[in-house]
Formats: sequence, structure tokens, C-alpha cells
Amino acid sequence: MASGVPSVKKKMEDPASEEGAISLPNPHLEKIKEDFLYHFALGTATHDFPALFGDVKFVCVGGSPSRMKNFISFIAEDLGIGSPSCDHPNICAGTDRYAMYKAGPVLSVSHGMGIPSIAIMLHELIKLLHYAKCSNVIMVRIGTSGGIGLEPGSVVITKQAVDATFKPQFEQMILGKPVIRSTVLDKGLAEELMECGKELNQFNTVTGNTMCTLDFYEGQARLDGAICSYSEEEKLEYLKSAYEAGVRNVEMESSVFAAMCSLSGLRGAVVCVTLLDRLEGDQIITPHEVLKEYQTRPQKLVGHLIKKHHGKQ
Ligand code: R2B
Ligand code: URA
Repeated sequence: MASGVPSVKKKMEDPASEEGAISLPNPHLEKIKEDFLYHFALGTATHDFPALFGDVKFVCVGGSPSRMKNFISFIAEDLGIGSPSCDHPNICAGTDRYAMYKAGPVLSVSHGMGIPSIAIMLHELIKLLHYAKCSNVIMVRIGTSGGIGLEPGSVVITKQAVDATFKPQFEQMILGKPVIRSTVLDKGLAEELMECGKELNQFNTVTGNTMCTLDFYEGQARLDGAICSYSEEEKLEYLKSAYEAGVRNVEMESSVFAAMCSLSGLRGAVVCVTLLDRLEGDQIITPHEVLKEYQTRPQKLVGHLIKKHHGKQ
């Protein structure tokens, strides 16, 4: 499968060639003396990346800034880092594009909604981890999704991120041409997360394929968008064929997340809670407090994984 990434000659002293290092498959970066990560408002000329981020081992990314702030407070308490009242400042306070929080070896970053938003964030995040000389980093997207044939509140650990035709691929337009990239995720990490689900035994946790779409409404076969050109029967036929293809949930970032982790040598996983069963409806009308509790579930699962790994370090 063509990745669209030029082969990069690795020098012996290049940290990316070391075991577990983050690779940047971009030969042009070697020519850049200073790199300003515009959407983070952080730059190699003004910030000491190895000092600020060199100890990062776990990166959790999710759509909303407030959820990622909650996550860092939760994980800090779970790992016993800092006092419970300790505030975690937004490292990207110089911009309102994304928010970033850190507690010990854990970095928590928001990515907004959809492939373009997460892709921009991941370009800068992967460079940040590389410049910081991080190694053996685990990257997890924690998020929300629509389930297919699952009780709401279930947590899906993604086996494969698939596109709207159920293929495990991500199409990136490069120089006006479509380039197909693989969306393979780390199988061992998904298995470890499944084990965590069994150990926690607090909510339904399953593995399945995750369909990544370009839109929340027509792209996910909803009938309640401003525009809709298909019938309820056609909608159900499509969602049932997705289920037949192994799809258990639908969201909007997993495919590019998987492709970019894989290209830069990061172990990646996607863990999303289902807010509703799409075979039953389209609107998310579950009470706010219930939805809030659902959203803590991927955090608890990943928190358990981090705690297990952290204990080993
Ligand atoms: C899940 O939820 C968001 C849409 O409501 C989107 O970012 C996603 O992947
Ligand atoms: N996020 C999605 O992308 N789809 C849903 O149905 C729910 C959350």
C-alpha cells in the first residue's frame, strides 16, 4: 500500500532511529532550524521541548478541551501525582485552537471535531514528541461515538478504523491526488485494553471496527440533519451492512489517527464510548448527567492501563 511518504535516510545519531523513538517521515524538516508549532503556540526557539515533555510516555487525545482537562485531573489523582487540588495549567494558553495538559508522564490534548482538526493537531503533536526526544510513547484517542447494535454506554476498543465503505484505509489528498494510507492500530495495545476492561468490570467493553466518517449527519446515515436524500429503510440497510462488516461504532477521527500513529512509529489505540444505538435512533437525548458518566468510561479504561504501565516503570 503506497503511504505517500518519501523514504528517509536515518543517521546513526538521529534519535528517530533509536528503539521506540518517534520518526518524522519528512526529509524537509532537517533543513528547518527552528520549528514553530503554530496551533499549539509552542516553538523550538522559545521552549525547551526535552525539558518540558521529555518524560512523556502516554498521550491521550480527545475532542473537547474540558474533557481533556478532567482527564488530567483524574489521572493525576489516580497516579498520585501532585495534590488533589493541584491545578493543571493549559500548556497551549497562547492559542484557543487546542488545549494541552500534563501530569507526570501523561499528556492530555484536545483535537476538536473531525479529520482535518485532529490531523493538524497530530502533525504538531508528533513533531513535539520527536523534538522532546520521547520514546516508547503510547497514544490513545478517547472519545464518544454512535454505537451499532450495542447498549448505550458500551466502550468500543477499535480493532480497525474503516472508512464509509468499510475498508481499513484513510484517503489523503496530496498534490491533488488521492493517497491511500493504512489504518492499522497496535493489536497488542488493543488486547491490553480489553484485559483492562475485564479487570475493571464496570461497563460493557467490546472490540470491533470503528467507522470514521466526514460528517455527523448524512455521513453517518442520520435522518435528522438539515439535508437528507435517503429513506429510513436505506439508512437501516446501510447501518446493518456496517454491522455485518464488523463495525460496532461510528465517529469522526479514528482513521487519520491510526494512519498518522502508524507512519510515525507510535503505538496507537482508539477507545470510544457509545452514546446511543444508531439502529434505534439518531438524536442524542439521554440526560446530561448520564452522558457525562458515559464519557468518564474511556478515561477509566485508559487510566487503568496507564496505572498498570506506570507501576512497571
Ligand atoms: C465523536 O463525537 C463528535 C461528533 O459529535 C466527533 O468528534 C466524534 O468523533
Ligand atoms: N459521535 C459521533 O460521531 N456520532 C455519534 O452518533 C455520536 C457521537
